[in-house]
Amino acid sequence: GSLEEMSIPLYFGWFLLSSIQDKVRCTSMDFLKTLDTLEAFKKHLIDFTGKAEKEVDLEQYFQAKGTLHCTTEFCDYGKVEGSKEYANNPAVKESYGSAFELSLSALFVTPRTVGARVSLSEEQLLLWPADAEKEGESASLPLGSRAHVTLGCAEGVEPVQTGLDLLQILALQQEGQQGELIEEMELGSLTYYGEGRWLLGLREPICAPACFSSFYG
Ligand code: 2AM
Repeated sequence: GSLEEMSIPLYFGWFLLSSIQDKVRCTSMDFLKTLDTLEAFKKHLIDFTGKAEKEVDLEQYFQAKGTLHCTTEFCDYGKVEGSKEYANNPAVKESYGSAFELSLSALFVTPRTVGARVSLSEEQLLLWPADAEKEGESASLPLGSRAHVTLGCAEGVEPVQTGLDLLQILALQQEGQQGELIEEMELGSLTYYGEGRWLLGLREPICAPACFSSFYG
């Protein structure tokens, strides 16, 4: 019946506490502002604009929506295959409403999305679905590789894209593409992976307190 269907959320995930959301948003804005001014970025502007010589304001380019979170399982109210099993997983039920500390280890930018990579602990991996990495070109990436917080999307891009963009970068790394080390920034080292894909490995990962819960919408 419909009541039973309603008990499965749109998605489960870790929701960052509000004070840390502000910090993460500021760090991300600072990064975009700096990236925008780098000669190396300007050299590859065409990835973002489709035209040489055109300018882009990255802070305007990406739109941020809603509460910052790291999705574990997208359920679509139970319509997604395996989501009912996820909702009934004892580990999920036991952790529901509990506090965790997420480690944000990198920021990444593509012409589609900007996000933060989340490095999950063993305990956190217990809440990570086994099939999350199966999408895209990433069949052999370790469990948890896709974990991220979406910080913004370009116009017309859905947030599901952020995790796919991250998987793409990690798949390149796994294939042995080191990327082009651009420079050591205050926040960490910036690498370019071609086609508008930028990764900033954070010198000091951001520790983000978060509540494991769900969103109904
Ligand atoms: P996100 O995790 O990259 O931010 C509601 O749309 C939330 O569920 C968003 O946070 C979104 O992306 C995530 N989401 C939407 N569709 C998804 C899918 N097919 N697989 C995984 N996550 C999805």
